[in-house]
Amino acid sequence: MTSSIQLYCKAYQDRSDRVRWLLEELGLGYQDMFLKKSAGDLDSPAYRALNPMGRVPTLVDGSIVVHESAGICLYLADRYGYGKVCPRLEDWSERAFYHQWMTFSVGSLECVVARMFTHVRTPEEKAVTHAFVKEQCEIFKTVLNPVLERQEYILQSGFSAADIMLASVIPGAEEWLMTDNPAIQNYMKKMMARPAAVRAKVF
Ligand SMILES: N[C@@H](CCC(=O)N[C@@H](CS)C(=O)NCC(=O)O)C(=O)O
Repeated sequence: MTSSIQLYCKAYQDRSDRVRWLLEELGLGYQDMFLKKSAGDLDSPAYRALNPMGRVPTLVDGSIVVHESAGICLYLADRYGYGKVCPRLEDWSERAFYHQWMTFSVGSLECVVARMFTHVRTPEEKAVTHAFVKEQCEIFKTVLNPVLERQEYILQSGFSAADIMLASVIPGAEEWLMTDNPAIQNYMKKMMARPAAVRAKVF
């Protein structure tokens, strides 16, 4: 049976990973729509009509078409997991932290981590990029560690879509965020063991 939710991706481990994980946490039916870059699928007029940038993930939910992995997760959490995987609007303080960590994950952390995988052509460029990522990770630890040392999840109220975003990005900088850092190691161990993450093949 086909589901009304379709998730366009290239592989389980691209940025569709966090969306698939959230879909699994929410128990929603969905269809993975695998695209092959080498076959030109990302450039096809049909796909460009859904996502003119020719990137993944893109989520189609009936007449709603959304791109940007964080945007898709925010949409799914509000529509299908309101008050369960995201704080309610009237819970202003938790909702503020929820916004903070959702945007931190992509806007601060992933932006930096992604530099290691793009436009690094020479050993010199690699050395400079890695030194930059290492330095930035030290800064990120100053906000992550105090929270993860005192509570189980990134929000005090419990597991949320913000954990999904964060935990799907952290492994990209494993060497600098997790080495000799029990707070993040223990957090990731917990996240990786979640049945929905296993079903979604995130790690
Ligand atoms: N900020 C976007 C980034 C999307 C993105 O760059 N996706 C990569 C795959 S993870 C992509 O589609 N690259 C284009 C390509 O491979 O040609 C998001 O979080 O969804």
